[in-house]
Amino acid sequence: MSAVGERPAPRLRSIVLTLALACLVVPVLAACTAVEARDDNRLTVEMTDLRQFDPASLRVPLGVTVVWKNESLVSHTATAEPRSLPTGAEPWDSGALYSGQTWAYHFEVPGTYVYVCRYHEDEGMVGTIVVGA
Ligand SMILES: [Cu+2]
Repeated sequence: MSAVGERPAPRLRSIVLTLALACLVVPVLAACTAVEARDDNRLTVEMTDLRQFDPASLRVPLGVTVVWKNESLVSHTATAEPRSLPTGAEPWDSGALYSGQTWAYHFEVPGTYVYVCRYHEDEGMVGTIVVGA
């Protein structure tokens, strides 16, 4: 009779053990995700409803990929200002990015890049990316 009463105890212990393991595993998985994001070497610049790039200025290591994401309801571009390009860098232009669209550029030439949104440059939609050597 007493054996029947004791039976739930091992099950409870196994539940507690499972929960304890889950608590250990979840932070480890979260840490792995953060490492992947860093190894991925991608940074995102948002194009906002305030007609700005966010962040407007960015300092990145050589070889990084910058992703522009249009988080606003109107179209934008990310267009390198040709007069500002570092020596040896090719001009780049995302073309029109509609709401929710993204465009990426991989920086392989160090230097300072000034870029604009062709539609909202006059409203101050200008960004700078400094690519380290
Ligand atoms: Cu714009």
